[in-house]
Amino acid sequence: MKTIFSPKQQEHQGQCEFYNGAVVEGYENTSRATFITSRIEEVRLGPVLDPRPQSLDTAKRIHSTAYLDFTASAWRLWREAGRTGTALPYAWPARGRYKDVAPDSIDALLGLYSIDASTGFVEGTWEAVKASHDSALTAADLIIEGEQACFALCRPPGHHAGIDFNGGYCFINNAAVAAQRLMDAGASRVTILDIDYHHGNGTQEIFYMRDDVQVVSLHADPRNDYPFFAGYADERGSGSGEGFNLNLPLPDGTDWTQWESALEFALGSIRQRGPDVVVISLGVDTFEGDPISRFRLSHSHFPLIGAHLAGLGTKTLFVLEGGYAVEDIGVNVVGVLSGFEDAI
Ligand code: OKP
Ligand code: ZN
Repeated sequence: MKTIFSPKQQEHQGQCEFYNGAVVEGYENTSRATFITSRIEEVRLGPVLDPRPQSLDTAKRIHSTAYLDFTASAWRLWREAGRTGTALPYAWPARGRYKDVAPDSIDALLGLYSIDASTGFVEGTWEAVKASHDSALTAADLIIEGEQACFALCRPPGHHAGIDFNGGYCFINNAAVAAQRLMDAGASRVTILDIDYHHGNGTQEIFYMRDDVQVVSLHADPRNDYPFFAGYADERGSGSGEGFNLNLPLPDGTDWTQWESALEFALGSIRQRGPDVVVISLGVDTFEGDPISRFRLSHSHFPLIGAHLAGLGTKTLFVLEGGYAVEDIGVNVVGVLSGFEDAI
């Protein structure tokens, strides 16, 4: 299987986040990608290729132009305000209010376009975000050109980024942009299956009113964990999107038996839909050793996930999301990909 990844993605580095009442080093760090590419080489999964240059036209069909413009200029605005360190918000608009204000202050803009204080900007953030997006689009193009499966090694990740907000270490929703590209290239139905530990609230929002892209997600019950305000089982889509969003929230401490039966349910719903392509939002923060998560999958389960996914028999685009047990992330991510390849 081919992997798409750019060294430019590593320019998002050294950022801090707000966690448990303190400012700490970002969990979403460069070593994540390094461990994954090392493991890819070790097991000879296939070549790691640079993305092709991509325009933002497809991203503009997913995100608002104002949001993308802000994301591209946030670091410059932060520097012009005389700041150093990580650009993080500290104030947010209250629910349902202030809809029409357009503040100038970088502090206001950081809050306006975000949902949390985990998603900081540093000098290389935009370049990395753009390159991560290019990797997802290039992988989608390879699928369009005939590859059966491809891996977009996206960092920063994407599934928490919505139409006009960042969050959860995500800026551009890579999986959503890739799904849009697949639709634009003539797919009649695409499914995004999100197996990250956290609910992909951004992906859900983007496709909530749409029936062309089905969104299915297994995740920690949002009553207990981030993103808290979306991911509930009764969120099923609306308008023509009704019935095309499926949330399967799982309790704290979920083990392989419980997780696998939720996966089988998800796969049943995807088979019924019959997509041309499945995009997997691939997070491995379901691993028992993950420092910010509370599920109990072990190393041996990740190849089994890959085998289950291969059973769908559809073209499959893997897009990296979370996974913070960095020493294990390579084994776990490549475990899914090898398990998939061994089963097709
Ligand atoms: C991103 B992905 C607070 C710690 C947790 C957000 C978790 C984001 C997970 N700073 N914050 O879904 O793996
Ligand atoms: Zn996650």
